[in-house]
Formats: sequence, structure tokens, C-alpha cells
Amino acid sequence: MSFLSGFIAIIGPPNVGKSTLLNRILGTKLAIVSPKPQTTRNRILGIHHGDGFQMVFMDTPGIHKTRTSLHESMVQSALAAFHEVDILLLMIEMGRVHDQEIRSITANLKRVKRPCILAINKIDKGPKDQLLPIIASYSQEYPFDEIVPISALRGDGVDTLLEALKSRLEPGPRFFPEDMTTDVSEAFIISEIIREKIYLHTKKELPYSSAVTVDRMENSNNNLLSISARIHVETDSQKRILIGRGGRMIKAIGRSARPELEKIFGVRVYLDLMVRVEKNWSRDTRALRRLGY
Ligand SMILES: Nc1nc2c(ncn2[C@@H]2O[C@H](COP(=O)(O)OP(=O)(O)OP(=O)(O)O)[C@@H](O)[C@H]2O)c(=O)[nH]1
Ligand SMILES: [Mg+2]
Repeated sequence: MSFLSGFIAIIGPPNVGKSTLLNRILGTKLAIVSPKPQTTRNRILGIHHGDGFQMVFMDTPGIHKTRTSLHESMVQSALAAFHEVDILLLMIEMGRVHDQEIRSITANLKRVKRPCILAINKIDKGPKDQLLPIIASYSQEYPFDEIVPISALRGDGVDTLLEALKSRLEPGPRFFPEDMTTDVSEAFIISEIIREKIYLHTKKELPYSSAVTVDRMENSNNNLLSISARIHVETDSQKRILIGRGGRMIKAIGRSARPELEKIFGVRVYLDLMVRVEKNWSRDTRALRRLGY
């Protein structure tokens, strides 16, 4: 039997659980997750190694109507994924109506002609008897190759989904060595974990106006990883909120990021966070590039 492999893009509207599924499949936290939409901003590869096969998953930003240059670049990177992969995994969330978003996605699907599996996520949230009518209505919307109900959070249906994907892999090379789970850098993972904590601790527009860059990471001899990172916001008042009274907010963000970084890297972490105002970065294409988008 020849080795099977393929690239699989996880696409869909914001907040349906795409990053949660990637983490679940890989058994490790690679992609950040939050209850707020538009959490993922970049494409991330996660490599799932199996016996005789390899699946290279691409987590993508949610596809939605765009307002700013940042959103535009996020949606473009998600749409580009349609052409770069062998199989598309479209995810929606049970109990949420996605009509508009799904129409624009299926219009794109029709053009690229790739196998497409629909995963209906968050089945733990709704009554099971709602599933059949939902499946029926989506199969009218587009001729999906398979429709699989799952709970990315709990793991229900994920093995079935992996089987459905595996049966559509083609003979191909082992794209990545077996010890590799992602293509993104350590600095990227650090900046994402910090960004996730900003989503967790702050409200309103602040998460969407924040970007994180890592200025320095130093692995000293006594198993201590020393990190300096910078949080970019768009206005002085956002900077004040992010720092908080007596530095309370920025300390809380650091306190929740640190243990997670320690778990990921397996060493003690010293984290130094700074806040900097970069006026209107989310609308400025040059600033976007500088900040990694
Ligand atoms: N109840 C339930 N919640 C889930 C499930 N999967 C994901 N969630 C929650 O849904 C929210 C969004 O999850 P994400 O994985 O960040 O969603 P996403 O599709 O990557 O979102 P964007 O990156 O913003 O497009 C988080 O609060 C998750 O914990 C699930 O199976 N059941
Ligand atoms: Mg995501």
C-alpha cells in the first residue's frame, strides 16, 4: 500500500470552532480559541501523522463580511486556501443560521471543484433530533461528499470525521517529518497565546485593535525562557485600558499567558509585556505587514 497524504483546509464562518477542531485532532494546543468571533488571523498548518498517512490541516480565519484592511486580509487568506489544498472541510455550528456566509462559501466551492466534507459542530449544545433537518437542508444547498456531526470540544464524531477525510486522501509524499506538528515559529505561537489572553481579559473593540509581536526570546542556561513582547493598540485610551490601573490588566494578561507558555515549551518562562500605540494599524496595509498579517 502506498503512503497517503493531503492538505485539508478547515474553512467556515467565524467562531464555529475551527481552531478547536485543529487542536483536538493534534491533541495539543496550537491554534488559539476564544468565545469572540474573528480570533484566528493567520493561516496555521497543523500536521496529523497516522499509520501510513499524513494529513496537513490548514486552520483559516473565519469567512465574513469585511470592514477593515485587517479583515480583508484575513478573509483573503481563507479564500486562498480553497485553491491550495486537496480537500475542503467546511465547518458550521449547529443552531446558528449561516445562510449568507454559506452562500458565499458554496459559490467559491463550485469553482474550485475539490472534495468537500461538511462538519456540523457543537452538537453537544443542541437536541439531537434537530440534526436530521439541518443535514437535509445543507445537502440541498451543496452536494457535500459527506456530512458529519461533531463536537470539537468534547471529541464526539471526530474519529468519524477523520475516517471520512482519510478515505479521500490520495497516494502522495510525507510532506513533513514525523516530529513536526506545525509550520509556524515559536515566536508566532508566543504572540498568539498572548493575543488569546487579550481576547479573554478585555472587552469591546480592544481584542480586535490589538496585535502582538515578540521582540526577543532568550533561552538561558538554567531552563528559563525569557520573552519580551509588545502589544500594539490603536489609540492612547486603548493603551490605558490595556495597562489598567496600577498595571492590573497587563499583569493579568501576563499571568494567564505565562503558565500556558511554560506548558508548551516545557521550561520556566519570564514574560515582559509592553504596550505601544500604533495609530490605525488595522487599516494600514504597511503596518499590517509589519505586524505579520
Ligand atoms: N459547546 C461547544 N463549544 C465549542 C465547540 N467547539 C468550539 N466551541 C467554542 O466556540 C468558540 C469559538 O471556537 P474557535 O475554535 O475559536 O472558533 P473558530 O471557528 O476558530 O473562530 P475564528 O478563528 O474566530 O473564525 C470557543 O468559545 C470554543 O470553546 C463545541 O464542539 N461545542
Ligand atoms: Mg480560529
